[in-house]
Amino acid sequence: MSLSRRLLLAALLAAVALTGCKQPADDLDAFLADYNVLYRDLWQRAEGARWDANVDVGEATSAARVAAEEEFAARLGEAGLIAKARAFLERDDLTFVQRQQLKYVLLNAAKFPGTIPEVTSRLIRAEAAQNERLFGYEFSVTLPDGTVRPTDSNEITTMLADSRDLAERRAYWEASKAIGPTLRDGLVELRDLRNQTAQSMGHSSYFGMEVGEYGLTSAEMMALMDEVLAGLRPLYEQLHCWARHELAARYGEPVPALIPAHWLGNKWAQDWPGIVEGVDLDALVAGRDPQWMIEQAERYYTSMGFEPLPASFHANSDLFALPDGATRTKNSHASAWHIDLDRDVRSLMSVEPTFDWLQTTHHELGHIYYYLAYSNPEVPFVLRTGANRAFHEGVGTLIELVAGQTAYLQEIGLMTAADEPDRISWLLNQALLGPVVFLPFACGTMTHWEHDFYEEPLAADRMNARWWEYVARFQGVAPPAPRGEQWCDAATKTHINDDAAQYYDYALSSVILHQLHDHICREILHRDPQTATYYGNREVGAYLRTILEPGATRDWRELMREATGEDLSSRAMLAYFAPLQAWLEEQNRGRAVGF
Ligand code: X8Z
Ligand code: ZN
Repeated sequence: MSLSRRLLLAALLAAVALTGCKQPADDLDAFLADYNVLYRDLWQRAEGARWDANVDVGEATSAARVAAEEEFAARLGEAGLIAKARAFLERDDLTFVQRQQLKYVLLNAAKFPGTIPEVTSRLIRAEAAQNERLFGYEFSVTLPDGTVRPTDSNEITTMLADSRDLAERRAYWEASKAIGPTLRDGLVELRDLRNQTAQSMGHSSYFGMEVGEYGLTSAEMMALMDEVLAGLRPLYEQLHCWARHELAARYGEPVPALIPAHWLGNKWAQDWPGIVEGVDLDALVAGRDPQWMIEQAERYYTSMGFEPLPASFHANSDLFALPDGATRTKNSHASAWHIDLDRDVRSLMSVEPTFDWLQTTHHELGHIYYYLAYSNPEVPFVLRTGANRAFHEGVGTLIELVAGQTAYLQEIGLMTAADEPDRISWLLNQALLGPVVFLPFACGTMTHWEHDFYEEPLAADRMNARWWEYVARFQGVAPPAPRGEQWCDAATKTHINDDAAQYYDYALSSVILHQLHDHICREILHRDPQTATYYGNREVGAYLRTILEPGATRDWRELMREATGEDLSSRAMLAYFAPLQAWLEEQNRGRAVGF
């Protein structure tokens, strides 16, 4: 062979070797195009089956869910696919959108990796079985006179909100915790299987994997939680002090250091309704048709220029509490669903005419409008999700905040000007229903407990002790009587079972939504954040759409900076509630603040 031919051959071999290890660009495009088609199809089947298993809990729907998820796992958790995605990620010429898609390819695989099929299959079955236990459970209450009668989640919530009888309140609080032991073993099994799958994909734990979606490590997320809590603590201690004095007076009891859990109007003390005298929110919606509440929530969004919901939303959703004697049971916790990653959007709720449900309708439609906004040709199927999960939670909660302003409630005829409470009472109530009370639960109890549960991993015979240790430390709340390890009170919170290791999403969403609200009030509305509403304002709608439409095709930190001019920060949230601090300090003068 001549020298020139030998050189030509060497050059050719080098080119082949190079493309072999670098993977040419068109290979990546083809890989992502194929993946997106496959992902959409498998997602639609799995999500459809999960929907069926949540609106009609039982063996048949559960088996169909397992079958659909096994197919999802076999195809999207496949070893060859994981290896290819990892190889593509090695390249240094990827665009952000390519890199982001590859990241989600691996995140989807990590949920159900086909590299350990035996474990994955057990996990899928364990998830379905826990769902059946959770939503197939029939609650009953043992009343103070010894009568035992059936009850349900909505009734327990109403009793804790309304009853002034401590013995009755305790009976309903205890009824809400009776499900824990039924869920305990299933939860421990799930923890072990979830950790095995996540660790097989290189994550520290299942918690580490879920946190990884934000580009943070577990330790970084915990530091962020502690920073938010530290900023809020002075205000929370004042509010806690004021509330325990109010409640002690109400129930004719001595003032406790920690608030007994059954004194508060929520099963987990995550919000404290009904404490402020003269602010009866449920009275505002009493007797309203639940259908009207959903339509009014939709009107909030359409008034800002969003399209009316697709007709299929109303036809396919499951929005109301089941009648007595119904032949099916359903998931009692509100949720929003994106079945086909396009226009098939649905919500699962049990709406009743309470203020809490009015807020929840606005919250769930926030998810729905986010789904619709990013279902556009610019966003590949695998990135049809929030900029991060906290953004997804933040949209509806932002609308909850502004739909809870007195000016808006008057505009839609739920409140008269004569009924309007004074500004500080309203703000006080917003603090009790919103982030000031919620964050010690979300950043504190929930996130710390789940962190320990997955990362340590927490021993099965320490679960309840650790839960109440955190409830005391972060929330300043105590159980009505000591709760031993025969209980599993963490498992009574839906998300611990079926939305695991993600509760910090809600915490961060509270922080983010205040940053968005602050920006909107300053730059668009030129209004005071404590009173502003967006109803009827198309400019606000257009601003929100610029945040929603990109889905996960944008880096969330960049989007945050562009949308608000700052990084993630509690500044706006603390400023919103600042007028309360001075008022509370005045009320608490001479009292021992802190716990
Ligand atoms: O779970 C929810 C929504 C469904 S995405 C109703 N939330 C958390 C909870 O109920 O614990 C909204 C606020 C916190
Ligand atoms: Zn939500």
